[in-house]
Amino acid sequence: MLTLYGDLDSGNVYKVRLLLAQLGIRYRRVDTTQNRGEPGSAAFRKINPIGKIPTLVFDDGRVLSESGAILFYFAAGTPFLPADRWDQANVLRWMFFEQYSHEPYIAVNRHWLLHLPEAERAGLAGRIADNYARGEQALAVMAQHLAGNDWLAAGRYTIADIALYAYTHTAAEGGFDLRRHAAIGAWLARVRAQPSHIPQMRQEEGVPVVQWPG
Ligand SMILES: N[C@@H](CCC(=O)N[C@@H](CS)C(=O)NCC(=O)O)C(=O)O
Repeated sequence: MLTLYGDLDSGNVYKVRLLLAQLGIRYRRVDTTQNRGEPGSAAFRKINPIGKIPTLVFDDGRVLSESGAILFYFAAGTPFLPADRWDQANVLRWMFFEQYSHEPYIAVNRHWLLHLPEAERAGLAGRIADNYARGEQALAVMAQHLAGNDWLAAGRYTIADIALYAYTHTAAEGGFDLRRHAAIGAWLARVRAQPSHIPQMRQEEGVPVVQWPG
């Protein structure tokens, strides 16, 4: 069976869990936890030298990591990735935006606010403030687009929406106030209304789980 290495706290892992759920693809999960330093361990780097989750291992031994690459692989040939080249380029545009202009600020602040001890966090106050400003810029870009469009790309729900939903719907945990962006709130509701949506990132049903190292 397909094996997904990752934990329930990671938005990058959630993207993959959401698409697999919506495609009805079965997998098992090896609970590999960032807070215990497991993805960066020497043992894990033997599976994925990048040392990050999500990491997926296929039955034939092939390994695929990077949430966007995994989304692309499973979405190809399904309604989650349009066939039209222009639409595909726009799906990728938003996915690259997520990786470079959104996740590094919104997900990182979330991680620091949720998991770092107070004293360590205090030492990062300047970086947290900078991330907040840059994360707000990313949210403003999304809000501007979503004020005139139901979806991020191709006029329908795609892996671009899955990629950006992950760390947008949990942005409040990173200190971001989504009430400032009404169009984002409406889009989050549209994403939540999709069939087989996973409403809570930390919720998991019907997936066999084993503890790292599996
Ligand atoms: N660009 C990667 C980022 C993956 C990533 O940063 N994963 C985090 C958890 S969300 C991780 O494994 N961190 C472990 C570490 O840095 O030691 C993706 O989209 O999959």
